[in-house]
Amino acid sequence: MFVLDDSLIDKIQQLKKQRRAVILAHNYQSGEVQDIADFTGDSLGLSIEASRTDAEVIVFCGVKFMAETAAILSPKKTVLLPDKHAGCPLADMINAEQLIELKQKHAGAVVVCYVNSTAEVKAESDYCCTSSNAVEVVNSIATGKEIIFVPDQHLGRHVAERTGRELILWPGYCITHIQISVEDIEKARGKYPEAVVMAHPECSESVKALADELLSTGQMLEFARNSSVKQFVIATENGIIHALKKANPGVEFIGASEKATCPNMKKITLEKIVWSLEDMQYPITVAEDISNKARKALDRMVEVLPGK
Ligand code: CIZ
Repeated sequence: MFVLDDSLIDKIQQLKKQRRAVILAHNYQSGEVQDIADFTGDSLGLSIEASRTDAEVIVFCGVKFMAETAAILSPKKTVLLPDKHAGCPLADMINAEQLIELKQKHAGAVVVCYVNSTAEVKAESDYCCTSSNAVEVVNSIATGKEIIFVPDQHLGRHVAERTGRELILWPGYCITHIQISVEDIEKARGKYPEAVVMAHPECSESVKALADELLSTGQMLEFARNSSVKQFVIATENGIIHALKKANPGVEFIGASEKATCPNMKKITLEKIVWSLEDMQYPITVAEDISNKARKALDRMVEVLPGK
């Protein structure tokens, strides 16, 4: 059945009330999904919303590890992921067995896992972090302790550089951020010489070396809000450009590469949100023993807020 967007939006609003649901959308979602959400943000912000909401149902417009995180932080709520195939290749680049093996090789090391990881990997970790508080999380660990950082090698190198700590890295990477090339940045610099280039720490080291600012999506929003710069080149998943433009009318935001579009994030559509609320699909649950262990690492992530 073909339905116009306005009626889809009405339907979502109606179903949301009926189900006592809240809609959380990640900054990498499409503009239309961000616009119907009750809260938009990065993993850290959305995790906090998920733990605070008194709604009975959380519709998580993002990828599976994010919905799992919400389910762990809000075990009594129903968490729905509108497309069960919206996964994260980066999160799947390490599993619990591989992490256990790594821990055995580095007995006594503290494990920090990026939020882009499975619940099982979080359960084997001491701390979880997002790109907005990874530096603070690592800085909060006593000096002299060995630190394992999984799964994103590029974020890991960025954190190692900012903290001056030596990290044991896992060779994971984001298939979307890695699409942004040195040529993309050089081309953008040539075309927009006045622009400030903001790049995400998940980008390759050679791309990051050409950027003016290395920031998480939440930090990009904050930086743009507090800046008088009128033109930015954005080197991260292109969904953030919608949020940046909405919050900063009159400022130009140019995506560094059309290829920086996450195929998994974009699996969530308005139609799928309607179906999700109608049929209560797809519930994301985490086994209690895994959930209880992973919550400890996540609680530490939420406690160590940026700048706190
Ligand atoms: O922390 C997040 O949500 C991710 C995956 C990226 C970012 O910078 O927001």
